[in-house]
Amino acid sequence: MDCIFCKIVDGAIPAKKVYEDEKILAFYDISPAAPVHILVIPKEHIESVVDLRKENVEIVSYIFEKIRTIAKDFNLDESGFRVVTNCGDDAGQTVKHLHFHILGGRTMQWPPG
Ligand code: IU
Repeated sequence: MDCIFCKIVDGAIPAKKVYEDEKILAFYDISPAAPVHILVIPKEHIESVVDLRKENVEIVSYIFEKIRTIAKDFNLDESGFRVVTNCGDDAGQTVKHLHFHILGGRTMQWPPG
């Protein structure tokens, strides 16, 4: 499958890893939009939120558990941070492998553009 994030999972493309276990991978976004910009992905290829099924509930809650600990590790838990998943073209999803952006280290604007 021609998926860049699957290639990062496989090690075919390098990434600066923040956390990894058998189920998920977290790595620095190559083009950071905030002082802290980390992507958290399931190793299993799931295209987007639209493709989530009941059997994926566990991995999504697991990802959020890790987002909490990563945010704490980067001292974002007190100041605040944003978690974003873009879904589909109108949202600007450029990589069709489910991923959650952790953005922090600056004040965020709302609504996003
Ligand atoms: P998006 O939500 O699909 O737009 O986010 C994809 C992100 O993946 C985006 O912020 C890119 O900078 C990032 N990224 C990356 O970190 N490494 C890559 O090799 C590629 C994209 I391609």
